[in-house]
Amino acid sequence: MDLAELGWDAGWETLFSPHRPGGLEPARVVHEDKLSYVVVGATGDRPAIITGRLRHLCPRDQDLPKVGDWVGVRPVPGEAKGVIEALLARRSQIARKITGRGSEAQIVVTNVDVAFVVQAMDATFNARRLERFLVMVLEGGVKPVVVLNKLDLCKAPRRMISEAEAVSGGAPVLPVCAKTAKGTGQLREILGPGSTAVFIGTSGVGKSSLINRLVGGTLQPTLEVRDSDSKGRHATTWREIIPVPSGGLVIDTPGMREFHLWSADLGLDTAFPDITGLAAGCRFRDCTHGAEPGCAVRAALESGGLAPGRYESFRKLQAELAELERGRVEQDRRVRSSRPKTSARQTLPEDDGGDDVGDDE
Ligand SMILES: Nc1nc2c(ncn2[C@@H]2O[C@H](COP(=O)(O)OP(=O)(O)OP(=O)(O)O)[C@@H](O)[C@H]2O)c(=O)[nH]1
Ligand SMILES: [Mg+2]
Ligand SMILES: [Zn+2]
Repeated sequence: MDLAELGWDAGWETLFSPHRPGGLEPARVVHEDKLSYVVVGATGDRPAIITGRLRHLCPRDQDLPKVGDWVGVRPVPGEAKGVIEALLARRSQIARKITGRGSEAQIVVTNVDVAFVVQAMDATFNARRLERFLVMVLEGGVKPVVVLNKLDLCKAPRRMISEAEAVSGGAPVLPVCAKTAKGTGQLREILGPGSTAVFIGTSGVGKSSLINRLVGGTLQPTLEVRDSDSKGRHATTWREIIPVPSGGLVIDTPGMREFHLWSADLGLDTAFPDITGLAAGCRFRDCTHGAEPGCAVRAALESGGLAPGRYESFRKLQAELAELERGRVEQDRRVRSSRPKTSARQTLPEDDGGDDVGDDE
């Protein structure tokens, strides 16, 4: 497989060049399951494991190779598998908070250029949820595109598109229909050769159906939606990078119903350009738009220039992020003071004594 088709470019080559003399080959992680990997490189795909050394250099799960990552792999002579010895610094990552696990981040996907944030044009459409997804995507350094699927089910599409545009923060809003393929050409155009897109959204919105349209087959399993509550049952239980014949790669994800943001300073500001714009007129530079005097955001709210739902959503996400930030500072402190411990859980191969290639760069 041509590496450029996998997203490899001059920038990655520069990052990777220190690893070439040591005999490592560049490859992209397309599947990950509890430290078992499948990677794709110039010679095709192969299973891979990770060196104990790299594992120890990554005390936090979020620092380990994830789907989308570019890694340096050492082929194992006489065997189909490889050993991951290096991880290249990420250009982007989409992360969320692991429920009930303190302040640990779960990496959804890395090194994607575009995130198709999918919602269905039916009763499940939810502007507030869309905002939350957009904050997560933007914080990770990924360009969001709002995809409104199931156009065939919508009687007043114009209204729903406007509702989505009102909260999309300038991200394009594309009405599409996986059932009839209507509008899916736009997704292809955005994707283009060498770029990687992830489909995210709650279960049943049609992520896998859209991918099947782009790929032109039925690679991704889909499930019938229960009529009673129009909630799809989870059909996708793995993630993989799938090449699209017209160029580019797509990554499917299982539906995320409830998720918490991981961190999102930049993401919040970028997802709410209306509020960021108004904030320039606040008396205090660090105004939180709560009870401060001279708040231009609240003034706009009172004069009707800002929708109450939009304001409440911003405040809610802001509070959630402040809470997270406190936990994250605490976690970073703990990680720094307890570096790195060997865990009895791990059954990892011994380091093969190769040269010093475990670093990010
Ligand atoms: N009417 C209509 N139904 C659609 C459309 N797209 C998908 N569906 C149906 O919606 C259901 C869910 O589709 P999936 O593609 O499995 O949804 P998903 O987002 O991948 O769901 P998870 O994998 O569970 O996260 C299936 O029954 C699809 O046939 C569409 O454009 N119109
Ligand atoms: Mg699916
Ligand atoms: Zn303010």
